[in-house]
Amino acid sequence: MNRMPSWRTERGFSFVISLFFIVLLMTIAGGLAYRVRAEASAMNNFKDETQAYYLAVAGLNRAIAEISGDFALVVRAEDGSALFAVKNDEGYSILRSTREFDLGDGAVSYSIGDERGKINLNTAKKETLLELMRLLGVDGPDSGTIADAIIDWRDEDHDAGFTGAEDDYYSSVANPYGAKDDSFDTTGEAALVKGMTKEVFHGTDDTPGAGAFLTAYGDGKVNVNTADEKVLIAALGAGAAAEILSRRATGYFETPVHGGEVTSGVFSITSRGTVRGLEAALSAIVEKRGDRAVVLSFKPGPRS
Ligand SMILES: [Ca+2]
Repeated sequence: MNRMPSWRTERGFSFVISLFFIVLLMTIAGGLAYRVRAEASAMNNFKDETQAYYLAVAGLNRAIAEISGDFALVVRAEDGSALFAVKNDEGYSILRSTREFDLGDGAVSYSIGDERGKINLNTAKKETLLELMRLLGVDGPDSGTIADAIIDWRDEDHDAGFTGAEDDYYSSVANPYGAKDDSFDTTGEAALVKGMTKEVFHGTDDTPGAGAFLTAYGDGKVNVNTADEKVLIAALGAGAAAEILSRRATGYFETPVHGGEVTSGVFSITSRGTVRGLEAALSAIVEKRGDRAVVLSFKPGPRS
């Protein structure tokens, strides 16, 4: 019988053990290197996200500086955002601020919207709310429900309108709550009223959301210089809306018409900061009080 000498078996065995430990160490080292790389990358992402957030804050501050300025009119830019016009010897001139710019390692962009270019949830008549819903393509019965429910939400009484809703209705939903019986404090509250589905409030791919045309801020007067066509029709009627839009095609109003306004004091701001492809957004509602601007609400993320 041909047996292998024992010293050779032992050497073979030690070799296998050594190999095993080398492979084990390499695996551990590889795993460790991967974790270190992943943590470094997460750290860099965190750093970029933080930078992007503060760039968005810088945009918000620039927007607040614009709002704090001494303007006479608030007019509509081509993209629907609000621009400020100052009075001077020749009449009025529109301030064209740079709302997109590079800063440090990244970029900032912000937009300002006029809350007076929207339908006021606290003062709108039922007919105005009905018309807005109709223009947004909401079915007749659902439009009636939403209009009645908005009015029931803000009125002090507990008597539900024709198809409206008070505590009885809201106490029977999946996560019950009560009707507010007081003014809307935020536009987002409108998403709580009966009939205001997610699709109606936020819109779909085909239809714009009602949330973009409603506001809880301001005195209820519509700025004829900034309001969207749907808002003008719902608030002032189709005839007045057509007249306003035709005059706006070649300029802007310096004095109020049809019971509206030509300036504003409450604005929505969305600001974005971007660093190496990472974006941070924040949104705020800001009210002008003299030469100051007061932040009424503030939240991370774009305005919903
Ligand atoms: Ca009520």
